[in-house]
Amino acid sequence: MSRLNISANLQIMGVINTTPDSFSDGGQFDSLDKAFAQAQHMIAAGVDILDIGGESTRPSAEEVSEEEELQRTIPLIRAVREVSDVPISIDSNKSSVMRAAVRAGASMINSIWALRLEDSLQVAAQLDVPVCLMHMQGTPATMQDNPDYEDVVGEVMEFLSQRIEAALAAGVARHNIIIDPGFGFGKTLQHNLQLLKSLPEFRKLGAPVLVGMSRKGMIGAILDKPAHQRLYGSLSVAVMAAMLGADIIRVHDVAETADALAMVRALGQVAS
Ligand code: 7PM
Repeated sequence: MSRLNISANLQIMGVINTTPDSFSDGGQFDSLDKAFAQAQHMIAAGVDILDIGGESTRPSAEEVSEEEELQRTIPLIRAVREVSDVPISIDSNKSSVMRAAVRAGASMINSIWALRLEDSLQVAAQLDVPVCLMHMQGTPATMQDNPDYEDVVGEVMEFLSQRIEAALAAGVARHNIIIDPGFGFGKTLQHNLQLLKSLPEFRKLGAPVLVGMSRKGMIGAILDKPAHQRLYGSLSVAVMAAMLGADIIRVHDVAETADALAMVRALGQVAS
């Protein structure tokens, strides 16, 4: 018998950046165009889910208004829907944005707050789509100041188990729940590595596991490289996560990750 537990349904989630970059002043249409091109590139590379968000979680990032978030995401979701039926996840913590996105064609919610804001638990239950519940210690503004745990794996597991219960109690269907340990969200390098090594534990919570480590600080800290030089490190941790049982891998570089995960999938299909 194999000790490996590679998901039979390993999927790639591609991150779409909709935040207007500070180096161009082409305005809103310019960033919509760029995001749409990014989406088409990922679709051609075989992405399984597009993750579209209009709110930056970057520490110290300014708050984005509801109107701004809607303007960044809804036209893009509509545009993608016109050319493809690829599943779209809405990365938002505002109930109104979740609603509008699903109406425009999104079929999943990605909540870095694990549906702890506003009436998002109830809205997610109503919308009846899969929802990713992510662990975060603190808030995006302060989470990296002094991450602190006695037992990071136990505490993240306990948090996710409580959010699963809260979601179920609000009427979210069990088959719609996805969990995520939240790499980099209130974690030191050692915390992130412990969580990665313990991914098989998270499968015991009975929900698909999503992980996002692409280009993150944990890779930068080990390689001493800036974000744009973290591709090989990102591919390495994507392969590790897949071999440790992750179901959905959230990445920026879809084509490259698709090749890496095709190799893992092939191993998963060998009779043991
Ligand atoms: C600045 C800091 C910019 C952090 C972007 C980020 C995850 C996520 C993000 C994740 C889920 C990034 C992050 N990370 N959603 N959203 N899981 N479910 O590097 O790990 O993409 S934003």
